[in-house]
Amino acid sequence: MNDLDQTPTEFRSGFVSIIGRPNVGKSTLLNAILGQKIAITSPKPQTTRNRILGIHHLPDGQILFLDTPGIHKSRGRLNKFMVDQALAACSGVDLVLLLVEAGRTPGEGEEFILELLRQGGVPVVLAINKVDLVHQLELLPLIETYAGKFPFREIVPVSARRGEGIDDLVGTLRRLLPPGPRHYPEDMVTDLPERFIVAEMIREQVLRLTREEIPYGAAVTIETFSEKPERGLVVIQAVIHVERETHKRIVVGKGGSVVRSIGQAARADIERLLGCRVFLELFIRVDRDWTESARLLREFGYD
Ligand SMILES: Nc1nc2c(ncn2[C@@H]2O[C@H](COP(=O)(O)OP(=O)(O)O)[C@@H](O)[C@H]2O)c(=O)[nH]1
Ligand SMILES: [Mg+2]
Repeated sequence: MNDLDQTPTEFRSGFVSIIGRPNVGKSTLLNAILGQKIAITSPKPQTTRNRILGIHHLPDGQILFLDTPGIHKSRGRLNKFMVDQALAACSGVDLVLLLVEAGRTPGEGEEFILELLRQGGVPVVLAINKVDLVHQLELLPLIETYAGKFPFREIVPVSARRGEGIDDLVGTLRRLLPPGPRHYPEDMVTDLPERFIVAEMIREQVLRLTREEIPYGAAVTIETFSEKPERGLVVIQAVIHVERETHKRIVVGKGGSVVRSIGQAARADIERLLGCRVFLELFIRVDRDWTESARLLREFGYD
């Protein structure tokens, strides 16, 4: 037996930003790593609007993941806020985890991000997501193409949706982090307040159950969040803000059918999050063109 076998593995910790184009599966990946839903996901681009911290605990490390809005060329105030959040997450971290899709050859969007990373100088790991959608044989040429474009520290194929390759990826990231302390207690998964996650879970159902411009123009705020421990119940009143009167009509639906579905689906997620029964009441309000109003953006938490 040599000395090396006796040395306990060094505790490593640090920040890893998950970045990539909209819709590549960044939030799905974060939830898969944490084994818990803290970030909302949807098939629509620009689902994630804020930077989200997810804390992953290992016996020999702690990885602090930052989930970010997708990076794209943007117009409009809300969009600019989102892209700025993502860009800020590319510097001042220990590692960047760039996520791309297996079914796509790198195009303008990917080049734009690689150029930012070249300027950033932070080490980058590439994860190729959605490998469940492609044939094994397509993967190797794609890995080679990416390897030729940027000096990635590692390239790891994963399927966030199926949970494939996740342990490999996490092991790789831990290995590349510097030795460091545990920054957060072991029972902490995020620093986000429950209220924020609750509002996001409601917004996720708005995204799932409406179409076209409505998802982009919807925000959710929590007006009441009151715990009734004696009844094992939390009472929540939330407002869904939309940009136009016509949007309000769509979100309400015939006889209130759409908002009822939003409430039912969101309540199930929120009950799982809080671990108790939830009484959820939703209101819909028109805040004309709020995505362009500095005051309302601030009020809804996008500043
Ligand atoms: N087929 C497949 N779909 C995935 C995978 N990971 C994520 N998705 C889907 O891709 C869409 C966008 O995911 P999301 O996590 O919101 O992407 P983000 O915008 O990068 O955060 C959702 O419909 C996900 O279910 C995967 O590994 N395979
Ligand atoms: Mg996301």
